[in-house]
Amino acid sequence: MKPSIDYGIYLVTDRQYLAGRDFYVCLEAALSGGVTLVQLREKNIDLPTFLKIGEKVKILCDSYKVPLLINDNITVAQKICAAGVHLGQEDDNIEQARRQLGEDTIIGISAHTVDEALDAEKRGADYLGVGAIYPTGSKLDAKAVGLERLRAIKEAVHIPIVGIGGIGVDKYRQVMSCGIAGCAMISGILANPNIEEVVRTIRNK
Ligand code: 3NM
Repeated sequence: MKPSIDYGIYLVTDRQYLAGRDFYVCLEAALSGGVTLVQLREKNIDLPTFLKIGEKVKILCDSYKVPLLINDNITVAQKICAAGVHLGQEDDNIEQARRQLGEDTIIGISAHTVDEALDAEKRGADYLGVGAIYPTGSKLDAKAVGLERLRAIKEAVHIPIVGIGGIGVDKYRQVMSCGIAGCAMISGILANPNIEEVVRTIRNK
C-alpha cells in the first residue's frame, strides 16, 4: 500500500542556508517543530556520499514518523527505502521510477504549467510540486508563476498539489487558501535562526 502522506509542511533541504550550523541538528529542529514531510535535496555529490547522508536522514525522519522523499535520485531512494522520489520535468523518467520503485512508492513531479501537470498525472505521478509561486533565491532557474497558475493547475488535476518557491511564514496561509495539499519550503524554514520555532508558527497557521 502507498504510504499516506501529509504534504502540509514540507521541508526541502539545502545546506546553503545553514550558515555553519550542523545539517542534522537543523533537520531535527524542523522535525521537532512539526514538518510533515522531508525531501532530501543534494546537488553535486557522489553516490556513496548521497547514500551515507540519506541513511542518516532516513533514521532521523523515521524517529519522528515523517516520510522522506529523495530529490532526483531513484537509486538512493530505493537503497535507503525512502517513501519515494521527487523528480523534475527534465528527468524524463516517471515510468522508470515506477518500474524501479514499484506501485507503493510516492513519485512527485515538478510542474509549471497546466499541460505539464496533466501529462505528469497521466503518467502516474502521485503529487505535483508547482512553482515557483513567488520569486526565490534558492533555485536560480525558477520563474515565478503566481497564485493564478497554481489555482488553474489545481482545477485541472485530481492528484495533490504542493506549492513551492518563495513561501514562508508570511505567505503560507495565502498559498494554502488555493485549496492545495501543502507548501514546500527551503529558506522559509532553514534560513531562520530558530528553525523549530518557525515551523511551529507555520503549523499554527
Ligand atoms: N523548486 P525556497 S522553486 C527547489 O519552481 C525548488 O520547481 C522550485 O526554495 C520549482 O523555499 C525551488 O527557499 C526553491 O524559495 C524553493
